[in-house]
Amino acid sequence: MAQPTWSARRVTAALVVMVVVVVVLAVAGGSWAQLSPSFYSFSCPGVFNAVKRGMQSAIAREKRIGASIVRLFFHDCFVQGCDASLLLDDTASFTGEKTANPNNGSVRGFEVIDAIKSAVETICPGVVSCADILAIAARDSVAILGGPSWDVKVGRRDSRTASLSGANNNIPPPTSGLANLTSLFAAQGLSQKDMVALSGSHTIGQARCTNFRAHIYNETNIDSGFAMRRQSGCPRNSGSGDNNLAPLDLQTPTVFENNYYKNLVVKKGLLHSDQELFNGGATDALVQSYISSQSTFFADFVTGMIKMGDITPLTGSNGEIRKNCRRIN
Ligand code: HEM
Ligand SMILES: *[C@@H]1O[C@H](CO)[C@@H](O)[C@H](O)[C@H]1NC(C)=O
Ligand SMILES: *[C@@H]1O[C@H](CO)[C@@H](O)[C@H](O)[C@H]1NC(C)=O
Ligand SMILES: CC(=O)N[C@H]1CO[C@H](CO)[C@@H](O)[C@@H]1O
Repeated sequence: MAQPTWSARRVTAALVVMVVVVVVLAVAGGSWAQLSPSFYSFSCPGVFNAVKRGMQSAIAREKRIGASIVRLFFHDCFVQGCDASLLLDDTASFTGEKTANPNNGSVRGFEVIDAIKSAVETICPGVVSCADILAIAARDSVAILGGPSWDVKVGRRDSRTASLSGANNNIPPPTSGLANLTSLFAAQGLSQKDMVALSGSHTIGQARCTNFRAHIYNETNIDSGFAMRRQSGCPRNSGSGDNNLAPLDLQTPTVFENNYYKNLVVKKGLLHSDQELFNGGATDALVQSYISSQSTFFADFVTGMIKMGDITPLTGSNGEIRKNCRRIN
């Protein structure tokens, strides 16, 4: 058989180049992109250490900040997915999520994320998204406070948009009943079990009087001694003491374990929504199982955190890698 002619070779070479270009575009375009723990193995191998150091020093200064960072991750992921939309500041021409009802006067920890972001920018500029930094920081917070650890999948990119209405509509208010809690999690692809396990985050952190006032004054599914104790730090009439704090877990609010569930079975849940998880309904048995087995709680919590971290990420060439987590580039 004759050797291929030069023109046949050129055609073959051109075809190979075209196939390569198409594959590269498809991967970069995000159609095949997936989150993976090794996403930064070559581009920024130091990112995990940098985030951990940042969380260790922040928690050494104030233990509650670990809880605040875990909550930031939840409130980010429930609005357009885990895309750091929550981190964007409002400007004259841009309305973000920070003034939404569940966030206004309540979310905290942005300075910690800023500090970690600048540390990460020093070692690998322009590579790591704010969305991934928040996901890793939430994992580290849980682990540092005594909870489980897990491999965090990364490769998310940052949004160029935010949604105030999404924050108001998707994040459950503390007045929610079990059915509403379940349906708001289902809307994000999370099961009722994920919801109960992730609510175990309330084994750390604090809540403001305005969010538990009705539960401690007006409801009956609460231990009366506990209600009285909380009333002493939370005046009955709204307007006064709205921002007074109480621990979500009355026993150990800076340790991540299963005490949250132990409180629920003795009717010492601080929020109405907390007590809904143990109030004669479908989730009572799960609460009991997390009391009998902390390792079951930890395993289900990790499953829930990984699922929550997978909510509609921006990948490939979608979104951007923000230089500053508070504004789009
Ligand atoms: C199930 C529905 C949930 C409701 C109704 C709810 C509601 C609340 C409320 C009202 C507060 C107190 C905020 C304040 O008063 O300033 C709070 C705090 C907190 N939430 Fe939730 N939450 C829910 C689920 C979750 C989930 C899924 C996570 C994390 C995976 C989470 C993590 C936290 C943490 C750690 C705090 C304490 C934050 C701090 O001390 O700064 N919550 N939550
Ligand atoms: C947010 O809270 C501040 C005070 O903490 C208040 O002045 C402002 O009206 C609130 N904004 C919204 C949109 O609720
Ligand atoms: C308790 O319920 C009554 C009657 O619905 C209401 O007027 C009052 O504002 C509620 N108080 C609190 C602290 O929620
Ligand atoms: C967001 C959500 O699911 N809201 C529902 C809460 O429950 C009431 C009835 O109990 C529904 O009317 C709401 O639509």
